[in-house]
Amino acid sequence: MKPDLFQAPDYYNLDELLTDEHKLVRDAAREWVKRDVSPIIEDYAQRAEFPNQIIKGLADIGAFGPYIPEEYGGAGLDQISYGLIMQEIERGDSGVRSTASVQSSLVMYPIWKYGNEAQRKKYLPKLASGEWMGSFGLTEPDHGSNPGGMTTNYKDMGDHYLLNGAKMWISNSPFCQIAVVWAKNEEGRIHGLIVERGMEGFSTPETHNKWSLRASATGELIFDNVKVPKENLLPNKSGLGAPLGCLDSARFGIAWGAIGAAMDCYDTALRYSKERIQFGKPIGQFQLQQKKLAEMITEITKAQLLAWRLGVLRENGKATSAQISMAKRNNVEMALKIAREARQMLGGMGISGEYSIMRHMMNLESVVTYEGTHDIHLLITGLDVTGLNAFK
Ligand code: TGC
Ligand code: FAD
Repeated sequence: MKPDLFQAPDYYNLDELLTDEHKLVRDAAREWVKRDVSPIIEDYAQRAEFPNQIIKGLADIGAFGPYIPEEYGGAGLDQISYGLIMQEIERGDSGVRSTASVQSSLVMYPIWKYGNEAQRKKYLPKLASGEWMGSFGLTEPDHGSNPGGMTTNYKDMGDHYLLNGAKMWISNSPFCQIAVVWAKNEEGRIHGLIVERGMEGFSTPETHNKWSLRASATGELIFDNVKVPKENLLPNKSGLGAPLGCLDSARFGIAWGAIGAAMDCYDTALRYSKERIQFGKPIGQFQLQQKKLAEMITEITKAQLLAWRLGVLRENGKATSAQISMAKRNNVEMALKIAREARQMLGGMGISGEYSIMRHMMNLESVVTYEGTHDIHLLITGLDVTGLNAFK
């Protein structure tokens, strides 16, 4: 793969909206990605293998629980710092950002928000340091966009719960030490349970043959009469709103992360357009290529503004779920379109692993689907503006 010459576009001087701490956090993540991710990631993606050795680096840059308080091992940062870290990681690879998103927003967040003090103390420091990795089980074979229909369930056996069911498409599942699993009790109410590797009847087979997020490990979570200790139930929130609250945090991170992938594609195409000579001129001198680049930087700038404003709202507890949906949907679609255009600008080289663009493009096909598909987020916006519910 080519050396990482990334230079971040900032067309509207958005750095002026960031604090010194934001820039420090972002620059540390950027340097780490250049040093420890870019040189190896293409090879791992080609081999469809998660690079375990980056776990410590992710913990060191604060990617595991950026906004979780320091008393629980988190970095105690604000929401914009969280977003910037996700942006930088996804600039390297969406699959690596997935690993961090799941650990932070889908595993640490529910334990922090819905768990008790004993659960916070037991799990959060180990998750923040990367000593333990977590996964999040919501999606099932027959219930993806409609998680409220889940059939995974548990029964109260007196001194423990008995868990049965299966989750699929679960990031980090093949190597997780714990899984936050959403299941219905005997009254049909959804609760979160912490399931630990080693519990009898719990298995995590890996999903193979993915053409997307190849450097991220994806698998199933299977529960065959798993005895879960009662102290592993998250006591402080139940109902579908509990997992959906975690998704708000993860979708917020993705709205920022997608900008990173788009920036990398744009920056690569811009550099290539000045170096590649056809018909005696750099291809960047042709109007059709300039149109692509001009539209890319315009869309990236709009997405940056959307993410920044959402960050301010979220930091002040004012961001609605529908606002988060809009940013996730817009920014991922923006990144996917830019990846496709950038790939064309590199001609044949665009399909080569010498450059990051094709990998970003394939990764973004998952990002546009997980955490709520493009169309589901459109319907969430539609519901918000009309008050009419397309899901019922
Ligand atoms: P609905 O009746 O609308 O809502 C049920 C309850 O939930 C509340 N709620 C929310 N709460 C917090 N945050 C949100 N975003 C919320 N959205 C809704 C709602 O107020 C209600 O509360 P209550 O108290 O009245 O019960 O639910 P519905 O069954 O009609 O479904 C709505 C729909 C379709 C929008 C929702 O289910 C949905 O978002 N579907 C998409 C599923 C999804 O995003 N799955 C993601 C799985 S995790 C994943 O993909 C990880 S990828 C990780 C990676 O690698 O990065
Ligand atoms: P479906 O829900 O079957 O949707 C199929 C199509 O129908 C989509 O285009 C959808 O938009 C459309 N559709 C569905 N309902 C409607 C409707 N009402 N109106 C209009 N169109 C509709 N899940 C987890 O729980 N944890 C994870 O860690 C996780 N990681 C993932 C990693 C990867 C690589 C992938 C690909 C997925 C992951 N997922 C995870 C699952 C992901 O969230 C789901 O794939 C996603 O929510 C969509 O569900 P589905 O695949 O079952 O599609």
